[in-house]
Amino acid sequence: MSDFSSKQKKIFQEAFDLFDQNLDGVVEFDQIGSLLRSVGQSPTDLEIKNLISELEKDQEKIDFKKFLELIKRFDITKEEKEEELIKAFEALDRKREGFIFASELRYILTKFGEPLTKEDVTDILRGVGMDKDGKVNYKDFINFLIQK
Ligand SMILES: [Ca+2]
Repeated sequence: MSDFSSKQKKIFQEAFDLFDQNLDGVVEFDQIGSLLRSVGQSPTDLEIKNLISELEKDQEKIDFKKFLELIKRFDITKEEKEEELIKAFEALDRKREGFIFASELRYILTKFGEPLTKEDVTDILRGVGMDKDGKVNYKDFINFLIQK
């Protein structure tokens, strides 16, 4: 991804300043999720949690420069997320039937985005539906997941 334009940077700076209420050039860890969302990113709670432990480990502060790096990191569109998921499913769906076993689906869910609990997965499977062989239409499933 290319660099941000000066117009974008100005918008990001304004957002950053709003969250840096004591104007010391640093935003607190517990605000980074809201800050990223305020500029249109959609990190999941788990991504934020992982990010904060990473920052803590490296003893990094969230200054404006770091904030720009983080925007880039989370700048994945819904379409890109969807494509990533479809690729993962297609790798398991060797015959390209558009279906995979519910068990394989559970496996993929632990690798992408937020690991879901068994109950979550069961709920989702109930919403999307399974055929009599225990297979799931994964495009339906992805649509279900992305719109959430
Ligand atoms: Ca501050």
